[in-house]
Amino acid sequence: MKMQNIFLWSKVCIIGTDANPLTRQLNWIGSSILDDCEQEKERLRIHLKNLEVKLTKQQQLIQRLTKLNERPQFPVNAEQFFDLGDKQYTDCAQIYTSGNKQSGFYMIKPLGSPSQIRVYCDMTEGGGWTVFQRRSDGSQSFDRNWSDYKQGFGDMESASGEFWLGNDNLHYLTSQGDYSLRIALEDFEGHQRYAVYKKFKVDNEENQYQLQFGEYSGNAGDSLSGTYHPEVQWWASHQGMKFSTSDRDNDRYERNCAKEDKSGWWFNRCHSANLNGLYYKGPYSAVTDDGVVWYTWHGWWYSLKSVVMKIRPADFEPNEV
Ligand SMILES: [Ca+2]
Repeated sequence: MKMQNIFLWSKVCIIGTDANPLTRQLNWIGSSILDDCEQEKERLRIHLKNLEVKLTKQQQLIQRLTKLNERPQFPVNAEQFFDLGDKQYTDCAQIYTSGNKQSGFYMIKPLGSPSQIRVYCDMTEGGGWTVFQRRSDGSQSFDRNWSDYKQGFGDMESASGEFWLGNDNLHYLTSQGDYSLRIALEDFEGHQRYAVYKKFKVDNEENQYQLQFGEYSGNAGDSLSGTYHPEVQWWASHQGMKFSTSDRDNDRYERNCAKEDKSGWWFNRCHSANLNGLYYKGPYSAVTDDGVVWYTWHGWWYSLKSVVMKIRPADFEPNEV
């Protein structure tokens, strides 16, 4: 090490000048040698100082790199990924019935899908649910363009991550058969409600991912169809609506619902449900009703705390093994 050599040099000079009587005589004979030695000591002191500065910087760098290495690869609340090998499943219901009953991330390949997709399977509430949307903390922006909604976006690593699975995937999944949609809602007071719709189907991109759904059941109210009020239904029902984003206006409103309500959704003129809306925390006031809204539970001016939208084949038997 260079540092050790410097100490050795310094010692030679100190011994030579102060400790050894013989050297005192040498001082008298050749003071120039000692001058050289002093100069060398000074040079080495400066060199040592520089090396100490470099060492400190290197230690700081090592500390930073060590901290980076210590960071988990996934967020702290990362959910387990289950690798089921080569066997292919078309949805989470198949995965459940094949004996995998733990909620988490799996790979599926819906019929018509060009590739495998990573999905979150919710194996609670009877199991077999393929989750396609989650809101939980406002960490992800849902004010996205057509392309983002087409492909999907958000956090697909954390157990409670916010995401949209993608409209193409939603189309592939719901084209496989007769699917039921379950929407789980929670407010900031800790209350939970749900809405179930039979015959949930999303058309392809050519048809702007047009929405179809059947009979409602649940305790959150039927916001999707708007049947709670005949005068509202004509402009608030989402039945048969095409998907709209701020850059792709397919709504029935003279202006742009997606732009005004800051989400991608099956807007009419504009909505009584806007589950991809802005994440306020409970009651809010804004120019338009752009929060995370489910009208029949909390009205247009309350933004929900959490939302999960998930699907499962209508003929799914929870107890099947
Ligand atoms: Ca419009």
